Amino acid sequence: VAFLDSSTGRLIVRIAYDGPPLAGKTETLRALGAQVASPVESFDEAYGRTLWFDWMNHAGGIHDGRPIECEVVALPGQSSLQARRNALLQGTDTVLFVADASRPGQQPTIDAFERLIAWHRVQDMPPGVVVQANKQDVPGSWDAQALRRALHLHAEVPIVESVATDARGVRHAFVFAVRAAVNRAAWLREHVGPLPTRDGPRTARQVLHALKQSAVEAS
Ligand SMILES: Nc1nc2c(ncn2[C@@H]2O[C@H](COP(=O)(O)OP(=O)(O)OP(=O)(O)O)[C@@H](O)[C@H]2O)c(=O)[nH]1
Ligand SMILES: [Mg+2]
Repeated sequence: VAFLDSSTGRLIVRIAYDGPPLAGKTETLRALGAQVASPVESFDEAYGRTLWFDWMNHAGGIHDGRPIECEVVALPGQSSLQARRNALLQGTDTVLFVADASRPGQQPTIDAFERLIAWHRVQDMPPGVVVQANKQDVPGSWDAQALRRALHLHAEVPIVESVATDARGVRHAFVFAVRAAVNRAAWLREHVGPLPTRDGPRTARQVLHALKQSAVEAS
């Protein structure tokens, strides 16, 4: 959920990249980080697969006179890591779903989206959703329209075609995600009450620590 930074008054929002395994979530966040000149941290990668998460703190944009501070996280896609994914999804303002539009990625994309929607449905205040149709460079990939049909997306869900390995479409999708997060914050302020405050955005280390702590408690 969106926060206000108690010392600076900045609006803090959280954006999470979700999607099937190997869809290009890490690649997307790294391409975005390079474009906006914010460092990306990755934790415990094994054979190129994310085991914990990738993280970026990024200051960008103004809403209602307040600078916006984004916490951006890329989730691990492997199905065995569901508990970590759910823990990282808590408090998210926008989920940016990275679909693998290439042929071999299509069924995993449908499965991962169903998984996300099942989670989304039971949230009190569900985050916004933006979709990235990744791997457009691979012949035979679904374009945005085909993906929209396959996922039964509502017309209001933004969908952006991308090639993460060329940084194409990545920033465009992120802008939609920030906009959705900010709209949600405005909606919460209007319908729920003043936004909670917090002492600055979270850092990657803090999130990793909390995540490892909750894993210990759960076991
Ligand atoms: N052709 C093509 N390959 C891509 C694209 N995006 C990512 N890849 C490749 O797909 C593979 C997986 O990318 P990652 O970013 O590691 O995938 P991920 O979604 O983070 O995977 P997990 O962390 O295991 O969930 C890598 O070999 C990338 O280079 C793309 O747009 N086009
Ligand atoms: Mg990854």
